[in-house]
Amino acid sequence: MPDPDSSAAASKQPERMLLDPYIPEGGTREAAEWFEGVLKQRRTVRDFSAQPVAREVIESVLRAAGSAPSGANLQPWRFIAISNPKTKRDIRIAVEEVERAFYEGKASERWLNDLAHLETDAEKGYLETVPWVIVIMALRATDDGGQVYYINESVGIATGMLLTAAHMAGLATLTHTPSPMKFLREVLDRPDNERPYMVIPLGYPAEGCTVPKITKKPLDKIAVFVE
Ligand code: IYR
Repeated sequence: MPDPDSSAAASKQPERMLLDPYIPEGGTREAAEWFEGVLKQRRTVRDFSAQPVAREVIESVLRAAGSAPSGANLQPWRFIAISNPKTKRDIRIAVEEVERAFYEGKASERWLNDLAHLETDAEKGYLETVPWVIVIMALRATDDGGQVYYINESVGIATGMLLTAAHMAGLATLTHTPSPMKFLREVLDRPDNERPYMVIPLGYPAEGCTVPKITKKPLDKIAVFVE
């Protein structure tokens, strides 16, 4: 209960606090360039080690993701963190069914061509090998049925922060979007206001793990400066 005598409560003014700014050691440019280098080492991994990851680490990564900005600060996300082998198996079975339909018919020739260099297929064994599978749910309403805003933008930012937090802890991730994903609500027995948004296997990369040789667009192809 707010103190009824405090000036904020008396005047119904929202409370404010002093910003605690993050000031990088070595200065802005050094920090930006260092972080760029670390982040560029992030790769999507499809070959995970079975080495366990402590729940406390996952909790920390999820708190980091949960610190993301969101529409009206309504935080329209829920992270389902799964290490239970039976649940991971159930997810694998359901995902592979959806992915078989994708690879064996639903996907256009062009889509399959665009994917060819990633060498993906309907087989998703990593869903069982990996120590954690994080299913990110987007909340279409608050738990008590209230309005939420900018759901995709908010959950997208939180997802990016989750991937970054995992990477900074030395963990690898995979952004997996089987489509449709409705089955996840049933497998995980989740309520109506949760819409499956992304499946993120998370763990250490397997020893000798390889990744496709890909490049990212150079700055002049992704940025325009108006100075
Ligand atoms: N969901 C499928 C196909 C897939 C689609 C895209 I676009 C990718 O970047 C990668 C895979 C699968 O996970 O195999």
